[in-house]
Amino acid sequence: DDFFATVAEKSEGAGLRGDYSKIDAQYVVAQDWDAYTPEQHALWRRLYQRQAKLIPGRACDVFIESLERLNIGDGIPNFEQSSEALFKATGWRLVAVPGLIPDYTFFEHLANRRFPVTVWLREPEEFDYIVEPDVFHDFFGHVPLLFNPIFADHMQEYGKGGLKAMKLDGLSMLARLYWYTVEFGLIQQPDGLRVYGAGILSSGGEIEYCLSSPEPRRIPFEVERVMRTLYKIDSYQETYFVIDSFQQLFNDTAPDFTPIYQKLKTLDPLPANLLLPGEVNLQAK
Ligand code: HBI
Ligand code: FE
Repeated sequence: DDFFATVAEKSEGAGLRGDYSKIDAQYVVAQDWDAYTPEQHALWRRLYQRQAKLIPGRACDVFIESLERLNIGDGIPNFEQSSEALFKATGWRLVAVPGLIPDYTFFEHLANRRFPVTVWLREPEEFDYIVEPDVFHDFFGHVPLLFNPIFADHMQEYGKGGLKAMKLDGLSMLARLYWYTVEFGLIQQPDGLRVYGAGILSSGGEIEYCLSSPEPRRIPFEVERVMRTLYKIDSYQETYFVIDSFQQLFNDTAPDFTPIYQKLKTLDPLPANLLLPGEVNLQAK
């Protein structure tokens, strides 16, 4: 189920959508902002406007505040311009990449407070669903939260943890942590359940579904439980994990994961649609 790991391996050299011919050792390319066409900027605006209608009352406060500061509704953003603002806020920089990059390179960027942003934009017919992350998923979905100092620190720790996990053969477990937090995480705010996961925030349908549907489970975040739970890559999630704060996410993922990897290797992973005895299924209000 480590979709990204598989795709990232396949994309090594071969190159999926992106042009991997002019890359450096860190898979960094020029964004070439002038090469985007008016049609592509128009598609970005359509994607942005679709999400802008959905996020009030659904995206977490940090996302909404940061998105306003970024002011990226008029067209595909210029990474260098936004990177300056981001660096001032939390010391992170954006690096342009051709698409999915190998795990090691990805983690190495995060460990050095560099966030890889895909340069290509989906085709119009991919408006509603895309398999690989494009510039809209990466920039709209992921960049706003990097303006929050605690989340920014967590992402750097995640990168360091990734480099370690590769040595401990813990990658598939760590990928679940990323999936159920950074990509599909929910957060309990005083005024209700909100979204912080990039995969949801950049999705047209899941942002409503994850908060309002009676279908999925919504379980309080617990590191071992998350690392043991399989996930779906091509449908809405069957389970969402809920944190109380970014501080909790940072604190709960700070310990060394070695003992968890060892323990979970002796257990079967859990299917994505399970509620264990005694677990609380938080209902959206
Ligand atoms: N590459 N560009 C890019 N973006 C990702 O989110 C990404 C990646 N390569 C590997 C990867 N994610 C995953 O394997 C890790 O999240 C586990
Ligand atoms: Fe992502």
